[in-house]
Amino acid sequence: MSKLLVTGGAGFIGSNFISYWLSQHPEDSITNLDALTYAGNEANLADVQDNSKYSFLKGNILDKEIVGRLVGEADIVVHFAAESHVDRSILGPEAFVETNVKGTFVLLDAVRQRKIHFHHISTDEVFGALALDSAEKFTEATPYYPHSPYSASKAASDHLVRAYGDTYGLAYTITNCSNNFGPYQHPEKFIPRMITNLSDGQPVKVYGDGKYVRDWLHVLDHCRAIDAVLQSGKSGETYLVGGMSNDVNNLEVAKLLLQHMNLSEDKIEFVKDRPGHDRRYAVDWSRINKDLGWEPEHSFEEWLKETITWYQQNEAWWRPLKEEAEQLYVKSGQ
Ligand code: NAD
Ligand code: TDX
Repeated sequence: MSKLLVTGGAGFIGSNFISYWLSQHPEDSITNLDALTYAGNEANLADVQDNSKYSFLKGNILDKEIVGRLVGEADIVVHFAAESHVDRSILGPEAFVETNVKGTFVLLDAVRQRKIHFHHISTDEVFGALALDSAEKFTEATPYYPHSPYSASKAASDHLVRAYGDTYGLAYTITNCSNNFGPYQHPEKFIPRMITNLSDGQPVKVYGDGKYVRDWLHVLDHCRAIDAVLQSGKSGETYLVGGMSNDVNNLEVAKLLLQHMNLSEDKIEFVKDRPGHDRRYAVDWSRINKDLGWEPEHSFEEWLKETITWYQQNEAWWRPLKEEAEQLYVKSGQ
């Protein structure tokens, strides 16, 4: 029976994780600390709202008093809270440094005094970009080379976690995963933006030439990977987590969506490219497979269809978020 402190549990991945964890580990309890920024939404947690093992506290990870108190009551911290959107980091980087770097520091400092385990959720974007025409993949040994304020702030947070391990003996694990997709992802991100645009009769907006490759990981496979690491991962270790999408590029994803939604390709609009846009991400997940027996189970094509259906059936969830998401793109001209 463990007491988990989850940060950022009202966001996309954190909320999926809380629902997943309480269904798989009903004996455990979870406190969710989330500031409810534009990306946090209590509606994501409707299915656990009445679970006596779940509690929510609206608060900021930068708040040392709240963090100290909640860390004091926990056995383990699972840290999702972050500013997570690359395009927003280009328009306003400061919040990314505050939350992702300083917020992680506040948590680490509280955790080191309590001597409990810290699991840090990070991203494959810290490694930078791979060439389009190569078969290379990121591994745990790939050097860091982040290109956006978002990925630079996540890289800094990873370094801080390892430094706390080396300097203060902090017990930690890190997962760096690829692009997630699935239910409750904010409509500012690529796949939900495309589905909701098409539902509104609008075009899909493809940045640049569309030949940008992401390694799509279903959010439930990500939750299973974190579970495997929390159960059996080695302290001080990093595990890369990736999906089954096999080098599909953004234009191909757009075409697949149009095909599944019975729409023609004239709904594709090419728009201004993202500055510093990383060409290709691909994750070699053989360490977590070999050491912990994890592998992704959700195929990309099938679960893309499931994701379309989820958004079609849950317009009441995404509709209130859609207008603000599109205002962002008015600012960025995309
Ligand atoms: P998200 O933006 O959907 O959710 C972030 C959550 O953190 C929100 O609920 C928000 O309210 C909360 N938050 C933000 N600032 C906070 C603060 N200062 N104090 C407390 N709470 C705060 O993000 P996500 O997509 O669920 O990503 C979760 C984590 O996974 C992040 O650390 C992100 O870097 C990482 N990650 C995401 C992806 C992806 O594809 N979405 C891929 C790799 C890694
Ligand atoms: O309208 C769009 N058109 C488009 O072509 C949007 C929103 C995006 N794109 C492109 C940019 C990327 O190549 O699609 C790809 C995916 O974009 P995002 O959904 O913004 O994700 P990305 O920038 O890859 O970052 C995401 O995955 C890694 C998460 O936001 C990060 O938190 C995570 O670390």
